[in-house]
Amino acid sequence: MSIDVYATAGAIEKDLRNHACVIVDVLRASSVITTAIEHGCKSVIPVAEVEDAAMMARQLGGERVLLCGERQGLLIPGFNLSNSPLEYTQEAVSGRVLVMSTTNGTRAILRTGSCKAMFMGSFLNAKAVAEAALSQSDSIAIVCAGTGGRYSLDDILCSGAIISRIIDMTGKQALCDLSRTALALYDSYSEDLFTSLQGSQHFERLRSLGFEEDIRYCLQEDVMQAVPVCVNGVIRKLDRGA
Ligand code: 3SL
Ligand code: MG
Repeated sequence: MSIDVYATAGAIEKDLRNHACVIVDVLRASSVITTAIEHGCKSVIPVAEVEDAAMMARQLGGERVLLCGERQGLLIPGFNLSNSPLEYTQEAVSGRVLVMSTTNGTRAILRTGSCKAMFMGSFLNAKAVAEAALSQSDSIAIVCAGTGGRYSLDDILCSGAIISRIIDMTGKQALCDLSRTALALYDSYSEDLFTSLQGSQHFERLRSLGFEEDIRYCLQEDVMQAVPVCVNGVIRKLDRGA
């Protein structure tokens, strides 16, 4: 078994068609998607541009659609929900189709391309997504969204958390150098993720916008069982059987 971590989707250098991919954007897109799916939304459709979202919503017509996402961390004018996971309550999203566009997270989903299975991972569902990935392939790729095309520490720590869950379940694995780095960082930082992330770029940007509560929310580990799975461009809850 192999576990690779990519710092961004742009760093993917090999064919992932036989891989189970886990897309990670801790702050905040994959945490938002995990929350929305856990809280009963029907599906999430990731789109790259704001205009694509509005067009998709029109095409879906009769569906109960919500326009969701952010630009520069804030609600997009005319959209229903921003990219704060705290807005994605059961009351807000249950039974709804969410058309979502974010700066890095939804683009990472769209850039990852063909793979055997594609899941959304976060600290919230780290163990559940590790189990889902393991059930699909011996080759696992964790694709971080990053920030502005660059490595983001929150995503790397979460990759380490997912790798640690996989190793707990299966024993030692073949890790690429970034997987080893992610695991070592997670092992030394996991006692206090919030403090460990202080000073990192996106953490501080969100904090300066007043989103400290969102950050604390996104750093909770294994509090959700839902695993979002993306099939043909639509994200739904993975049916894990009885
Ligand atoms: O880049 C993204 O996809 C977002 O998650 C960024 S933010 O946390 O909403 O600013
Ligand atoms: Mg991010």
